[in-house]
Amino acid sequence: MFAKRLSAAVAASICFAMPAMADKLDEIKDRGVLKCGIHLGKAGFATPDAEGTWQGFDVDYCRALAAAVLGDATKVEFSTMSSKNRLTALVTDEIDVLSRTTTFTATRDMRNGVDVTTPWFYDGQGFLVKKALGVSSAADLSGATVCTYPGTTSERNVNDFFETNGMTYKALIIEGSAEAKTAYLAGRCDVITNDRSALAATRLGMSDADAHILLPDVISKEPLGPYVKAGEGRWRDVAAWTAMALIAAEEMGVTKANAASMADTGGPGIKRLLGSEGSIGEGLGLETGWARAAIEAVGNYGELFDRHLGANSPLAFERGLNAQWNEGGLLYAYPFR
Ligand SMILES: N[C@@H](CCC(=O)N[C@@H](CS)C(=O)NCC(=O)O)C(=O)O
Repeated sequence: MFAKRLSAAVAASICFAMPAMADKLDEIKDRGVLKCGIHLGKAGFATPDAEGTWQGFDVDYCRALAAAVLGDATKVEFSTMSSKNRLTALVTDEIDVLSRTTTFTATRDMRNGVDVTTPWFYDGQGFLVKKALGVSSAADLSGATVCTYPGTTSERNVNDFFETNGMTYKALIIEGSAEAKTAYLAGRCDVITNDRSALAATRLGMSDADAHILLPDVISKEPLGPYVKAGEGRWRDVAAWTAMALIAAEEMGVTKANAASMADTGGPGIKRLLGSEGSIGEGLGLETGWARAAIEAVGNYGELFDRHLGANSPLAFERGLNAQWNEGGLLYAYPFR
């Protein structure tokens, strides 16, 4: 009994004597730059503009995160990731966060040394075909050659879909969206399957877009969102809550332009979000006003959506599942209190 008590006391003193280990959040603050993994190039989500600056919905999430953590949205180093290497890049610390149309799945979250944060864009898998094929539904695709990408959920889902429906297909697995598009246009496959947002972006980039259609079928759930390395609890929280701050801002009517005045004149919930009341985030090691910095850097979720994916973008996506929970969608930021 005494020995037991003694060893507990020794253990406690060792614990107290141990210096706090620096975690990912400390590391990023010390470095002064956020390392963000993005897509190789996908319209609306991540594309370089005429000056070579990355733009897009996933790109701006990283800018918001840099603003929240470092107080400066420009302090981001972007690295492009293929579908195959993207999760490993987190494990090897090549990147701090992966913001690249990556579906949250059980296997990835549980086994790969990475953790999901919070959904950023709700998608689903579909099929892009040439109108000339004369197909109007996925049920007509039996016997087709299907182009898809290695290491993606698309590759697995398409298999489930054909098997479940007692249909056959031939897979042509091609790395890189541009290469898959070339193969499809050259007739090496009859159909490309992928997240529907990706297919819409691919179609948009075709000189004869009208000769291709996105079939109406949605064969899977693809909740896309940022991933971080496993075991980095504080950093995971920051990554998740930054996304939720932008979602909550839209819900509360806080925009890039009005955040400063809303910090003074808004109701208590808005003040808590913007840091003019309370101290949400301090426990994590964030500066007061971290969420306001993120909103002022890129705008709220709705502004981001309109700019890159929605009404003000060539993609012109409807909000659909990505509308707020009280507008028929799935966006549901946890309360800021
Ligand atoms: N959301 C799916 C698919 C994401 C994905 O990587 N899609 C394709 C098309 S946008 C891709 O990146 N292809 C390019 C590549 O092979 O790297 C996943 O997480 O597996």
